[in-house]
Amino acid sequence: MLAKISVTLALSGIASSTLINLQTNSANGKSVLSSTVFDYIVIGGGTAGLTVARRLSDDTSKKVLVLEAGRSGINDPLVTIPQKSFSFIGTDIDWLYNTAPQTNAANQTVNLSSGKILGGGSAVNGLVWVRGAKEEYNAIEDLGNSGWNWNRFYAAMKKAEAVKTPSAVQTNQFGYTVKASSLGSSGPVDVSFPNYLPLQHQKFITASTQLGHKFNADPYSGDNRGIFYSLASQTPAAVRETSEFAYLDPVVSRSNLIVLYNGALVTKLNTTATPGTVPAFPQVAVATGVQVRFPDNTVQIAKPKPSTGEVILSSGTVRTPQLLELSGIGDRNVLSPLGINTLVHLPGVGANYEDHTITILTYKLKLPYLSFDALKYDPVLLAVQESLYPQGKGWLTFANSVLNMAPADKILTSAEIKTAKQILQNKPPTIQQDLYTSIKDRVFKVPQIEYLLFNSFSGGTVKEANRSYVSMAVTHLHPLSRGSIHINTTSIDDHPVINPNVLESEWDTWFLSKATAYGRKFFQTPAFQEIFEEEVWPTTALANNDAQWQKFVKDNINVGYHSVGTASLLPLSKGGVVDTNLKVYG
Ligand SMILES: Cc1cc2nc3c(=O)[nH]c(=O)nc-3n(C[C@H](O)[C@H](O)[C@H](O)COP(=O)(O)OP(=O)(O)OC[C@H]3O[C@@H](n4cnc5c(N)ncnc54)[C@H](O)[C@@H]3O)c2cc1C
Ligand SMILES: *[C@@H]1O[C@H](CO)[C@@H](O)[C@H](O)[C@H]1NC(C)=O
Ligand SMILES: *[C@@H]1O[C@H](CO)[C@@H](O)[C@H](O)[C@H]1NC(C)=O
Ligand SMILES: *[C@@H]1O[C@H](CO)[C@@H](O)[C@H](O)[C@H]1NC(C)=O
Ligand SMILES: *[C@@H]1O[C@H](CO)[C@@H](O)[C@H](O)[C@H]1NC(C)=O
Ligand SMILES: CC(=O)N[C@H]1CO[C@H](CO)[C@@H](O)[C@@H]1O
Repeated sequence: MLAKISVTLALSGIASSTLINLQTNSANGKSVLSSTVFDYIVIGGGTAGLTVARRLSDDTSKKVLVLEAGRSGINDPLVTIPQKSFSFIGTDIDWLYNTAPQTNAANQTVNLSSGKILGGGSAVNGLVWVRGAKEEYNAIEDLGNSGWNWNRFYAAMKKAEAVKTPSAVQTNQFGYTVKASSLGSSGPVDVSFPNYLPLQHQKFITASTQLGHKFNADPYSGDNRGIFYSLASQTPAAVRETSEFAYLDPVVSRSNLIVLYNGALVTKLNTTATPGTVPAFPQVAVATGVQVRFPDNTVQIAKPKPSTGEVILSSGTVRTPQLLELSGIGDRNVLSPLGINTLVHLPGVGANYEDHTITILTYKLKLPYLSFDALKYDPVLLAVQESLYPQGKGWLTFANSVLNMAPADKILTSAEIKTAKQILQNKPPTIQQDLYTSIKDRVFKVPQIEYLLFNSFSGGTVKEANRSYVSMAVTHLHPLSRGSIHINTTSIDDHPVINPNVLESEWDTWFLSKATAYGRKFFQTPAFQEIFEEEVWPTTALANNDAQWQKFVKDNINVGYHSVGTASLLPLSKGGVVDTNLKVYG
């Protein structure tokens, strides 16, 4: 908290040399850019950008610049209050992306909101703090990325964390358990359990074990299978941790770290072409400047140190390929029609795009059980919870803390497993061969579906007044379909065409349909029967057959806001964009 208070002072007082708000202090920003050359220029002060900037600026001899389009999240309840996660959609801190029409999902366009703010996704996301399975990280190395394996990821994840183990009172009340030694204890990011766990989430643990899912007491050391209590990226006082709060605030007085935010929109990289040394790249591009558009629409140039300075692109999955392409680095077939001179022909830019696919079921709670819906129809309850929150207590402290990571063979019958293995033999057209093999071979080795509860109504034709609902999100963790994110104009102000190409693969549709149908089984357990009255979405009018479920999935697909792949860490021959030093090829 101390750090947060001092930052607030710095922001409201005379311009600090480190944090420069361009809406209020544009002149200071301009003078810094014209007078300084930087060792590192970080484009995008999001989850990754601020983390990297903090680490690089640990070396006080290096000058580090961060350029962020969005504002600060300090003292903004939309950011700080866990219960308000997802409320940023449609606000000033949302980039407001939508996907292109999804041809394999009833031509729908799907919202793909994304954080435009210091902290990026970490300031707006669901606060769920989890790891994948050891096997999945090692698969990254097996694809040809030497050194990028579980051991290295695990050490880095622990370095980030300061786990707060649950108090005896919390454990007694909610059942929370965590194996502290599987997490870091002295990193910058507080991860903890909230002081409130809805009854339905507690019952979700029982419902899962009643269905034969394993309770996992140690999901953080490489085996994430089963139902477990998941930590949240929040402080014990129930303030969301963002990369702004965790990484930037504590070092805000460093004079070698300069952050231009609230209107530092990077529009393009300036590059110089020099002859290349390998046949794939007759010429290579070196970033010599970064064009930054200020709120007054002037473009200023941020300059890396000649020959040694580095430019780091961390503007997220949507805008990283956009900036590369606008700067002439990408697929010639995308750039030429737009009149952009291709400096480096790199077809992986914007390709290999993947997002998780999600379906949602909604159930009505029996009376007198309540969900967050009640905060909207019961003003007294809302007032009580708002008064508890400053003490770090009550409903507003909660975003999510129970997950079920289900293996495929838990969801499918033995007959279906046979069918699954046949369907998996068909490689979808858009996925690269080695990625396909890597995923296919692990379908029965690592969890494939994440089941989690949203503590509110999501879908359905009838929403009764003064009644509370709970939704179950069914997430396919390893879809095979691949899409792309490419520019279709030369303007930074136009969103690129975002096409996750969901459900292209037969496997993705078939398996998500099975997993969605399986979701109903949780609600048929004694634990859930006790508290839930009825299914309101899709409603039991939707019969339990493949055709109906597949239509439901296609008509109602969501994406996970977990976009990845458009600047892949992979060998060049497999469609990579960066090498194992995270340097862009060419
Ligand atoms: C709604 C939502 C829910 C999610 N839930 C979870 C969850 O519960 N758990 C989990 O682990 N993950 C979750 N995620 C995913 C996670 O937050 C992201 O994977 C992560 O934040 C990505 O980090 P990043 O640094 O690559 O990009 P970002 O964090 O998006 O950072 C990119 C930054 O660059 C800035 N930027 C972009 N273009 C420019 C430009 N041209 N000039 C200047 N600045 C620019 C952006 O404003 C942003 O701050 C969720 C994401 C969303 C959106
Ligand atoms: C989707 O759009 C395409 C092209 O506009 C059209 O041919 C197709 O029939 C549409 N599909 C559905 C399911 O509406
Ligand atoms: C950057 O490139 C633009 C043209 O794209 C040019 O006008 C400008 O002078 C360049 N600036 C530097 C510092 O290279
Ligand atoms: C819902 O509850 C509010 C507040 O208790 C009450 O004023 C309202 O009449 C109720 N509405 C219905 C449809 O029961
Ligand atoms: C770019 O693609 C979007 C769809 O994502 C479309 O609405 C827009 O018209 C396209 N722009 C151009 C110039 O083709
Ligand atoms: C939930 C939500 O914000 N939906 C929006 C998705 O995007 C479309 C088109 O921009 C909007 O109309 C929806 O309201």
